Amino acid sequence: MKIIHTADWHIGNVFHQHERTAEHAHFLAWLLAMVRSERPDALLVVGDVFDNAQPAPKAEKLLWEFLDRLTQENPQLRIIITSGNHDSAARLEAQAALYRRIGVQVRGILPRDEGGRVLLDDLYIPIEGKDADDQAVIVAAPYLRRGDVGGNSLEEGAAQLMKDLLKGASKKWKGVPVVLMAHVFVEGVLRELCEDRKIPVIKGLVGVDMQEVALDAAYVALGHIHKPMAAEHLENVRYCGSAVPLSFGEKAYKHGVNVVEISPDGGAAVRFEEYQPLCPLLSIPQQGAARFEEVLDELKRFPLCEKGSSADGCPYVEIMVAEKTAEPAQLRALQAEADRRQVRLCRIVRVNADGTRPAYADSVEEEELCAPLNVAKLAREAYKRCFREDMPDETAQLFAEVKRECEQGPSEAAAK
Ligand SMILES: [Mn+2]
Repeated sequence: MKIIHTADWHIGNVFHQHERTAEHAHFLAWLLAMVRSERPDALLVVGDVFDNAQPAPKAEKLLWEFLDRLTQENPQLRIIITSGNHDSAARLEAQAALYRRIGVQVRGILPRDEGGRVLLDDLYIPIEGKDADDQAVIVAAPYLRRGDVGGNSLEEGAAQLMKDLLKGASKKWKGVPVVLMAHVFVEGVLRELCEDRKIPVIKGLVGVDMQEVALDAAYVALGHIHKPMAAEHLENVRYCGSAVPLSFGEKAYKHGVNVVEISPDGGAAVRFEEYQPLCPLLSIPQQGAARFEEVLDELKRFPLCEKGSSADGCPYVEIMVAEKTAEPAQLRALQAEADRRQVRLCRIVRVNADGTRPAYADSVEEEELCAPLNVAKLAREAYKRCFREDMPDETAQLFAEVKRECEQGPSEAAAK
């Protein structure tokens, strides 16, 4: 049984005001070729198919045209898509019948009966390989929110639900390998991520403990973290990474898919197939920061734009300047130089006088990592950095209201 595991496509993502359809089309063309050469039995897409809940028509068109082509070329291929935190789970479910019509199974929301009991059976998708005895059961768990599970925390509840799901599958299909799809943050990957980003490990943030969960699975296909990596001490519990980098913090990450061979006895052999994104992310200079003149010289090494050429393949660039103050005229000169060259200047970061980098959080993942922090405090700090004065009480109140609405949903907040 051969499976291709992919996740975190984030179709429709806009990167520093640049829309990325060409990049996603490039990735999907690569994936199509990968399916052609690998001839897998199943393709698993583990959440964050879209970058946001209301994807642009261009983004939807890209996905549907890809699926149309994929299913026509590979009528035997089983395709399963689960929701991530960026997708609209309800939207995926609303189109489930259409997906099914072209041979794609989607799971957006945790299914329940009228009494509110979770319908575990609805998440099981048995698949067959080329031989009759070559079978597997896919447990297609959608993205789980706090309200979906019991237990003292989301992590505890999610782990319990996953255990129940795997136990149920093993009972129903005795001796058949089970593969779990889950868009979650798992325990033991945080340290590595924080080391990558050179940021301190955030206390109080925990992931789902997969040690026990993984015992009943031949393979766990994860989504959510954009770096291809295995969970600590669990070689069969893996992230495959995102399709494209989604922040400068991810510029060193590899991209690709996991090709997983599951043997009938439940063993899993994983091979990472790397994909080179169309547009790389570059920092000038590569390490640390440089003076204004040095940065300008480096920019001048990029080829000049040609008349009528598109920006589609141009790298995204961030510039780190080591200046006490960044003069507006200098910044304008950098921008003007970048505009003449085949680069897309995304941001100019001024590095503090003491050599430290000003805090930034432009990443999907970093936003998520910051979740347990004091949001109101963070907002006050951000306000002060932007406007060089304290947040007025009125704005603070408004912010608190918005925050409450986000947490409770607008109707509940209005009722209170
Ligand atoms: Mn993601």
